Amino acid sequence: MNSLPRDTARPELFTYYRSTSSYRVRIALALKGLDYTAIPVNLLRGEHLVPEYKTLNPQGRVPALRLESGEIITQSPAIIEYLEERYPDKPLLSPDLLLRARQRAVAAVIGCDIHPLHNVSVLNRLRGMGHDETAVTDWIGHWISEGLKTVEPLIDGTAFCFGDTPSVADVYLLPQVYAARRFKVDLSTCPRIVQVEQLALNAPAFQKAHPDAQPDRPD
Ligand SMILES: N[C@@H](CCC(=O)N[C@@H](CS)C(=O)NCC(=O)O)C(=O)O
Repeated sequence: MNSLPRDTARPELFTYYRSTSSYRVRIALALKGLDYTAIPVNLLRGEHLVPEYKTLNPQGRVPALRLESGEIITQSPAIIEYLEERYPDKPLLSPDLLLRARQRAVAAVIGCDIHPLHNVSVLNRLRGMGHDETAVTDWIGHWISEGLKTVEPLIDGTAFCFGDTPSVADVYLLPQVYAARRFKVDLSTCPRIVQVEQLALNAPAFQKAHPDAQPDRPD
């Protein structure tokens, strides 16, 4: 984590390039056309666990958003909801109540039921309990695969998850698919998800937020 002076002109996002929770927030910011300063926090080097960062986020995780006022918001769902409520233009939720619930359900499966099972600290706990890398990789693949199979019938997948405009469902889905690709999870039983992935990978907001486009991505 660098120690540049605080940018009070725009929000600062504490982020790690391949953190899927950070990636969600980057997509939401990009879809809403909001400018921000990225402050990389290198999880491999343990920068999320140093006291300087823990004063910002006592949980020691990314992302965290520091507002222009200096206030900190942690937890990607809270950050995304804050952005949605503060910047209601280019909404990430449908005006239709039932559709909103469906969009939120996809976000919840990913945010609550998939991602926490392959988070860095959970994997390190497995390693600490004596599981080798083969077992850890098998664990990751199992939970991502099961989770995305749950998501597949929940989305329409005709364009983005629910129609021509990306919603909070796509904000959560694309980072999870990135993790699936990273861990070589077979997505052949998820054609709707793969279709959404192809569309989003060609959309400028998703490209801007992609791990490969981040300044802290290693060469
Ligand atoms: N529920 C949190 C999860 C945040 C989280 O677990 N972030 C990961 C990176 S994707 C992290 O910082 N992991 C560090 C660790 O587990 O020690 C959110 O959505 O913001």
